[in-house]
Amino acid sequence: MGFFDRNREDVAAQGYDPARLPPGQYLTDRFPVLHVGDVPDYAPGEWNLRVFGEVDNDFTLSFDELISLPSVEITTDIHCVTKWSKFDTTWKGVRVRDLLERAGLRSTATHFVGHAEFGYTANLPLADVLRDDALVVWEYEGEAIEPIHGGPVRLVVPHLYFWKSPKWLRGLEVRVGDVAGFWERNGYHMYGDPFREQRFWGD
Ligand SMILES: Nc1nc2c(c(=O)[nH]1)N[C@H]1C(S)=C(S)[C@@H](COP(=O)(O)O)O[C@H]1N2
Ligand SMILES: [Mo]
Repeated sequence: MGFFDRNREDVAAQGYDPARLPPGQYLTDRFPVLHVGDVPDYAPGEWNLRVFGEVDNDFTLSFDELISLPSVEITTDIHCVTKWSKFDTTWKGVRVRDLLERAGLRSTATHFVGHAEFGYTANLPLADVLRDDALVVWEYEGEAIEPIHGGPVRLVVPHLYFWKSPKWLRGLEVRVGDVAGFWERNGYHMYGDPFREQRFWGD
């Protein structure tokens, strides 16, 4: 039996539907920390979020403004390209769609870039952030997100590999046309569907 079949058997033995585990992944209970560079340390009131690009009215939100908007909670599986998956993670936040609509999203927009502190970016087709489960989040499992996991605020786009979910989110940009983000310039796939195992260029 191969590595992946064994991992699927482990998942089934724990009582989960093995179809939830994408090819080449293994299930973990831990919450690994994965990022390049430093963890930002914000002074109170320093963090904000800019919504800009192919919109009629760009705007900037403070943390207090963000968390006063209508929010939703999702429970979802997450999948890192380094092969760990974690099931049933719970996040609270505002739908990306709601923020983009508030900014007056133009019908000409086709793509999206999530901007994080220190210049980390991730690109996605616009449709992938207009889904119900694409969120700008500030709570994980009912608590403030720890700085190492992207607090105060990160993006969560759970149907794609987790590199598409920038930690320390600072900007939502909508665009006409695609542009490679940080990992996408460095060999990772432009789309990154874990169930089609789109890890690297050419996958
Ligand atoms: N700003 C920023 N966001 C990032 C990354 C990063 O290096 N910088 N790494 C990504 C990758 S590859 C993964 S798997 C997840 C990891 O999130 P976690 O550390 O909370 O598990 O964050 C993503 N978001
Ligand atoms: Mo990752």
